[in-house]
Amino acid sequence: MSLMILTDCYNLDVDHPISFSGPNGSLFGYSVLLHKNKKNTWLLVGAPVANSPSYPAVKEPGAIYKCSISDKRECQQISTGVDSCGKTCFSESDNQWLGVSLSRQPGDGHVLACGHRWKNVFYSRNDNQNKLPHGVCYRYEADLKQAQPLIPCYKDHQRKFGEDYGSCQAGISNFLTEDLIIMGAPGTSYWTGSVLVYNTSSRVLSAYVDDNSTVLYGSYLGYSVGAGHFLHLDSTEIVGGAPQHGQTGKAYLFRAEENMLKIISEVKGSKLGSYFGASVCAVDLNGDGLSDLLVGSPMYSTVREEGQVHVYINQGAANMKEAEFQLVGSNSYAARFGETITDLGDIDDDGFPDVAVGAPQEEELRGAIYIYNGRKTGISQTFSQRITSSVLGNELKMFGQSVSGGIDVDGNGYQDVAVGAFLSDSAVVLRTRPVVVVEAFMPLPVSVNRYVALCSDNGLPAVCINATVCFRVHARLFTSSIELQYNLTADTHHKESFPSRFHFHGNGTSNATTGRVKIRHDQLTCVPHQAFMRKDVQDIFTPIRFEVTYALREHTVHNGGSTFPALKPILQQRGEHGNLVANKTMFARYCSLANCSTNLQVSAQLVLPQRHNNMPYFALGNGKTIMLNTALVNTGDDAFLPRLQLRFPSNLHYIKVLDTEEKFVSCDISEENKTIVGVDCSVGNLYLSSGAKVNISFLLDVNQSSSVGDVSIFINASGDNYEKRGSSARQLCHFDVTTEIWSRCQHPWVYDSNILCIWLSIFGPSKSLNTIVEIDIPKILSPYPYRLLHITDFQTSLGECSI
Ligand SMILES: [Ca+2]
Ligand SMILES: [Ca+2]
Ligand SMILES: [Ca+2]
Repeated sequence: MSLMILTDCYNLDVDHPISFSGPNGSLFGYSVLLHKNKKNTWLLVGAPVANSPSYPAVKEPGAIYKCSISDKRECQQISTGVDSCGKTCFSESDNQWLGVSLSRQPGDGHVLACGHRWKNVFYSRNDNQNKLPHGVCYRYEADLKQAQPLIPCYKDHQRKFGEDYGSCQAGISNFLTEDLIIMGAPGTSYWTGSVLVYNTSSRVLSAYVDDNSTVLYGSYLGYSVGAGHFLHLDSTEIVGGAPQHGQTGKAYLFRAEENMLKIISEVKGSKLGSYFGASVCAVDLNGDGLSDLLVGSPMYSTVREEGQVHVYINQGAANMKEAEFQLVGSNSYAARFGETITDLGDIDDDGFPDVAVGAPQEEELRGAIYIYNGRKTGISQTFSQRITSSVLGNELKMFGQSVSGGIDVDGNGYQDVAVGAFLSDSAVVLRTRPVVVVEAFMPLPVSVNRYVALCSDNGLPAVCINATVCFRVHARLFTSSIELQYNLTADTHHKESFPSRFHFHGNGTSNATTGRVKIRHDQLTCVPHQAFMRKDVQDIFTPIRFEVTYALREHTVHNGGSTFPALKPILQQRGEHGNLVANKTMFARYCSLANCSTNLQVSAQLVLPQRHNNMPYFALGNGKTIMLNTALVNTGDDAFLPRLQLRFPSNLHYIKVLDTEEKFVSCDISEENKTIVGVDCSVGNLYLSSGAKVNISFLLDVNQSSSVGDVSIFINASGDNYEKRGSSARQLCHFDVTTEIWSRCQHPWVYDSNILCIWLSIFGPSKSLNTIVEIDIPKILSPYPYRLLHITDFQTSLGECSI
């Protein structure tokens, strides 16, 4: 039974993709849009260089295809065109790129499809120049039967290409809110660009006009657009990307005031040529009600065009704070990760929206999409799922250039996802697997009385507790029972040197068991497991921790009748917790003091090898050792893991502890620094019971080259009780190091008739430092006046002499 969680396989189903394809070479899939009206769901697909049977005279106008998802899975064009457009307007729909962008209005479900290369050729019919690529958008009714053209850049009598809106190419990007139609127009004013917003309630068209040259020429403002609630929960602000601004790119937030858009905030790219702002996505990642912002820079290069997405969390009032990380997908060569960013809604049912990021050129133009999950803190830094065209088993190319979500196509309660792959003229719909949300917990008794045997183990009385595993499950629109399997482990945090203190099977010693449980939705289901205590438990202090990990057993769920294959539900992934629940209990203690506290007392006495006038002392160099006798007494409640610590100057040497095995003493030297030595000892077998006394003797030596003086030894005793950590007692011992020197001078000896030798010997145990020897030599032999000795030269074997 495997409880592994495959993290790159989250809840978009890749086993049953629903594929659609369009005419060869039509770039079918350049844009995709899931759409729903009443009971019908469709995939709308833009094919910007398709021909249209309805307009056979028009050269490659591009087309929107309406593909039925629920029944025959066929696609048909929903054609439309411009009949009349104004006093100085004549429509040319050749190469208009209809389907470059597609959006859906959240409420009523109007659809906007644009062709940014639609031209007004009214003037060029006369002068054969100044074809004005205004761009056109078609606003489809929700049933897709009627469409109205919108040419926001057209003005009567405007005739010059480049100036103002003459080449504005409106609709290269578009975005709909309840009452706003937002169109990017990057060709406005010599490619400064602009964002155009038509309010369908007030019927006012607002535009960004770059009066103060804030946005530079050639910035391509409007290359991408979006909208969200950046200032207030109920206001709507507009986002526009300007990927060519200063070669590094920018994205702006605008507020509409009358017919003008005013910049309220901006974020900018940092790397030349990264195309920061080529995609934007306003999404409330952290669920606080205010929109946050994702900005793609698909050409961002470390080696070449790996691409990345910058994350900005709204701190309030459109104060956008960049996250400390960027999203990078697989960070692969020439992937163009961030070419598109799409809000998918909350597809894993955790309350935070999830997003898809396209990397359409990854793996040599095959392409991939990456799913990132919104979090309380913003967004997961790593993706939860990567879907490549090769996973889907199709020869898709440029998979991920377009992504759409927000519509539940199979009625299973989870919004699904469409992905376009225009270089293979195809698109796929991926359905979202149901997510099972498990609430698990494990009630345990508050404490374990190790003296009361309530159970029987192999016919013998045994101490036991009930480890109860409880689950409650929930999944949307999915009401049949759910089966979980789980692994339960007892005493996961026992001391390493001791075995687990509880086991599950009556005749075994395994501290793990497994189980299965069938759970009805929203009903609490609990399974008790008896855990037996081992007979020889010594560690009664460490809390007893139980853990349960769980996994979903294989299920399938049918939705949408026979139209769609069944999907496998999946457990919700919840950040760091995983599918694990833990709880702990402890052994009951019967204590006399508050908090079961210990009261360790330590005393110590030195035994020195010498005595003088009944006073012990230590003479340097005497070749003997010092004994330090300590006594550790616990006058409080049981002390857990008692320790004794010695600290003394480095001219003392620790030799050993006597009777280590008998007293369960184990010591280690821990050199604190160059001048202080530490000896740390564990005492007793795990604990020192109340009232216990332990005598411990240490053998020490003194370094012969020590200087004379006072030596101090600090002794500290402490315990590790979980109620009260580090209860401790201290003791200080000190003694004097003295020197003992005995010396003798041998009779002088005359050598070779005129050399006199004198020997001085030190016999005592200590070194004689800075010793001065005075030698008196007779000059005359009184009463005679004759000179007896006259020193002509002298030499010493050690030290220096003077006369
Ligand atoms: Ca937010
Ligand atoms: Ca989510
Ligand atoms: Ca669905």
